[in-house]
Amino acid sequence: MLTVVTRNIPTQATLVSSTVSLEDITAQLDALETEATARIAAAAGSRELEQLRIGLLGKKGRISAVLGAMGRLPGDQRPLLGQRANLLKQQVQSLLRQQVSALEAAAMAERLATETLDVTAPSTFLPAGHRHPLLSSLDRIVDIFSGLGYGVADGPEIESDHYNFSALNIPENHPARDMQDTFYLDPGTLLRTHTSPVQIRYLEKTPPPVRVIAPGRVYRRDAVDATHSPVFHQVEVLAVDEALNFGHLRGTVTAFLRAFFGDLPVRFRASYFPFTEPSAEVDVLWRGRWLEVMGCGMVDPAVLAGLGLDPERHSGFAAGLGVERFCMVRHGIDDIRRLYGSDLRFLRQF
Ligand code: 2U9
Repeated sequence: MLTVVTRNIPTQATLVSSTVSLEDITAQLDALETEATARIAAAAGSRELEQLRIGLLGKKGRISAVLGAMGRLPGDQRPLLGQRANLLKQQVQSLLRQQVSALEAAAMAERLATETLDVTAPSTFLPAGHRHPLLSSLDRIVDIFSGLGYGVADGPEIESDHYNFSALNIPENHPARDMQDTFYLDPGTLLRTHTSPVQIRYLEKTPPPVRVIAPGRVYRRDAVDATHSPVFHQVEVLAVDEALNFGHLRGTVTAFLRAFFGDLPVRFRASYFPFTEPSAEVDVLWRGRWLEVMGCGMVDPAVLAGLGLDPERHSGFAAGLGVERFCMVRHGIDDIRRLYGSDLRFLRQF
């Protein structure tokens, strides 16, 4: 189609050499208009359009060439032709602009049709870790006591005989002191067998009222089996104030257990610990069976007196629990070794 149109347009050389008339030039401009319109409409890209613009509107372009021939016309015919040529220029400019817009719109339509972005598509899988079930149980225990107004204390895992035993009213000849039960580092130094020494140290520094829990790792010379490990985790609870009684202990322990396990029956059985009097063991009715989960009692007056407190004025209650046991009951885990195995197939379940 282009060749057909081009054939009708005279070159500058033919214009210069031929004799001209108004009709000739008008016809040339008409032909140029027809050709320019077709070629602009057919242009497929911005480069092609720019070349067309230069070829048509440039100083050496074809409209200028036609106008160049005007000089050979009689003077009265020139203004009319000038007007016609200017109109053609404007028309070409406008067609070029339209074609630029049309090409841009077509390019955008093409991108919208072919490029897709699904904002609901799942993202690349990044394997994320999560808290170990033992630590999530510990977090839960700490959260519940925080909610009841308890602070959190910690202390050394290597302890003296005094803080681990004597200050807790555990006598010289008590079986808990046996080489069988305790890891001794030297005769007066040992790995703590409970977190009670943390509470002793805390009471030494802090006058009552005291409400504190002591979470941490403890050590016992136990053979490993499904329910025993030489290293395990405890949380101990201590409140000391004026006029605290067993009712406060019972209410606190029951509220804690129901917050942890859900709203289930809780029972207290009389028991014995050297550091509490009276003492009790606490069971929960979990899935139809009574399970022992905690020990507790009123702080023995001898323990308070050893700290320089007057047992006639101050009283306290204490409780202790094993975090592994809480975690195992909560998740139905039947072997404590599972918690230390780092088997991801197991741990991913919690
Ligand atoms: C002070 C005074 C008294 C802490 C207590 C228990 C009862 C208890 C066991 C639970 C399971 C140990 O991990 S376990 O085997 N603990 O039964 N603990 S009362 O009594 C204290 C602590 C600190 C100053």
